[in-house]
Amino acid sequence: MRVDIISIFPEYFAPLDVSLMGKARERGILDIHLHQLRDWTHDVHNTVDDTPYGGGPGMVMKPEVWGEAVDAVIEDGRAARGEDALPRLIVPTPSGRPFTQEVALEYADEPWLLFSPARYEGIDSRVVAEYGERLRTDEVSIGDYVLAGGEAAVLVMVEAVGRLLPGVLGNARSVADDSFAPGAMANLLEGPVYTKPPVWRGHEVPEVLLSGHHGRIARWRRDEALRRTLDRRPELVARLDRDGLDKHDRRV
Ligand code: 6GU
Repeated sequence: MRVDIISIFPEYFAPLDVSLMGKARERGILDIHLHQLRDWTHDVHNTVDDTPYGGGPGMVMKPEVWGEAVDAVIEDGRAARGEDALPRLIVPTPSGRPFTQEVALEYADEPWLLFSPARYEGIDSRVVAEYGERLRTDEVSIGDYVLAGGEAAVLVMVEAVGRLLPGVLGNARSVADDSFAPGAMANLLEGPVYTKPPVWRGHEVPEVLLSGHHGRIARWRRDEALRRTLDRRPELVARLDRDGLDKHDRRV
């Protein structure tokens, strides 16, 4: 997968050199290209923002700079990927549609993603209007809180998508068992996990996990997942369809 990121802080993405994402890049599974937005300014101050029409606080990022940057990055990607290739454009904004595991799975199927994280009060809305006519363009939010800029949201999304790419995780099972992954444990939070030693500072590992009884262990894990989800995210349990709950679930 090719990933382009255009930002006034390309150095913000240093964490993508580390750990799982760093390995995925070394192996050529993730091909990340960072771009400095200011490279497409023409004034001596490399201005990327201006005051908002209609007044109000803060600054808005200028459409001309973003337009030149996105056009150039698309041209660059096409030189590498073919003249018909087009990226999916992802515009991080707290006013976007929620980024969920379902969206991460959808993005993991794309060959080319282009992220445009903004600072200040966001990007002039004509940029999304313009590219929305040419590319699949999504305005997405990673949660109901406000960040100082979209860069941290891009890190979150690249990591959520990157770990889903074939060959990135050692154990493919761990993706299937994720909280929020489709399947038997869909919409349930993962329950508690333990490793050796069997007793630590007087805290014991639940006996069932030492029993070797796979049926009882699976049932226990599902019960714990249900209990934890009821406690922390009751709205997720309400979302489980009738077929998503068995007779034993209803007793939990
Ligand atoms: Cl994508 N950007 C910013 N600035 N704040 C956010 C966000 C994005 N998602 C949640 N909060």
